[in-house]
Amino acid sequence: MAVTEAGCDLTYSKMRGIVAFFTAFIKERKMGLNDFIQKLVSNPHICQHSDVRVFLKIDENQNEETEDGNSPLCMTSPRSSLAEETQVKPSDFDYLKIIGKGSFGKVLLARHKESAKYYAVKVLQKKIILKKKEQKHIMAERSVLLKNLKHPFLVGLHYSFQTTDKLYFVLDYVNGGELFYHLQRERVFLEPRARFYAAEMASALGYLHSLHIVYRDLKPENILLDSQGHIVLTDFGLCKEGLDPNGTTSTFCGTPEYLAPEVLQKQAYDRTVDWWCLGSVLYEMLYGLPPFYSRNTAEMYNNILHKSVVLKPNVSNAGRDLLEGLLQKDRTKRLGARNDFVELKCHAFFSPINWDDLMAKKITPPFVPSVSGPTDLRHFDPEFTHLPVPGSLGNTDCLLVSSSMREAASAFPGFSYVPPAEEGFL
Ligand code: ISQ
Repeated sequence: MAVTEAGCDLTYSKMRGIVAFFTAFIKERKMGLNDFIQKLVSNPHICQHSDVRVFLKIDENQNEETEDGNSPLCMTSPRSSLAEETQVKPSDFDYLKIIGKGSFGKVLLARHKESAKYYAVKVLQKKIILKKKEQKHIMAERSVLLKNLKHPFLVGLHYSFQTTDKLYFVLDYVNGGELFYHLQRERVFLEPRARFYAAEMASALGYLHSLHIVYRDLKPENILLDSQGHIVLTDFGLCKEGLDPNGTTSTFCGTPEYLAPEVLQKQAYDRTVDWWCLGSVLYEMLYGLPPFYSRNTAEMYNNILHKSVVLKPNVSNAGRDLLEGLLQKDRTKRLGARNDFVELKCHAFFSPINWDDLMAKKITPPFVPSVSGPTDLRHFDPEFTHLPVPGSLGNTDCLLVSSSMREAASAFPGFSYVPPAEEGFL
């Protein structure tokens, strides 16, 4: 009996040892697999390697529509078991309302069916992107968002995935409205309020610069408020990654009112372009109109290039000095040209700001947008929210009838992104 019991004890502890061994083994393999997936996502060209293709069972026809027309395209084949485990697809969401529209597609309020969480889903039409030759920008947006950007005042990306005809970005949803919607209602903001918003934007831009990213498209529609009243910068579509060896880039993009002189002249530009844009936003918050404004666009361009900025005395000396520094036409003399964000942080205009508290969202926002809950869309333009939600968003049926559609279907390899499992976004 004793022998049997001892034998049982031995078997039990042995089994515990085996279970512990396999638990640790599986955990390690799982982490290794996550690392592997991360590497694949960041370096889609690895998928071309024959060993990787065999391992992932990548089918040469992966970009073809399946019979049911219902298969999202992922970095892995829809038929591989790996993909099935991690795949996020359009039908995982209920699409509730259109909350924004641009030349490439729409932004929708969507609810994840399983978790009931709300997201802003940006849906872009591949065909339109390809026609406008904006593929690089879109992949740049994805890769910028993928750089594991985490900042309290930047919109977060949860997933990106694609179907044959569309690209999807699943982003944080914020419903406090555009900053400029509130500015238009109030005409100008008092200095403490303008300072708070400018400080939150500056800290987000400084963070991007520290990662060698130039935002370069700080414009009214990209500056949102969350329901507590904090800034959220969206839209990385025009962000510029990978500057040349001098730290400059020369592609033109932007909104006319806020264009820096060097951009307008199609000269090379660098991160200081963001400080010009911040100066333009701050100017508009304090004076009610963009700097150099004219109803005549040609005259406005001329003003940006050749006129000094007009700073009327209804703004404090510190405020006017900051605006003068940021709206300096010569980018080498602009505030931030030498030490970037540090120079702004130390400016007298921001002396009331405790930057650690700001980053920790410990500064109470000067204004809290009135929203009753996540589905309260009062701050979104009814021009969008009244539009019918296309039923085709949740099912991915698209027949590849033309060669251009086939081209579009396979034009974005490596776009799809699923975060590491342990972060459990959804
Ligand atoms: C998040 N919430 C609301 C609107 C949005 C628009 C664009 C990108 C993200 C967004």
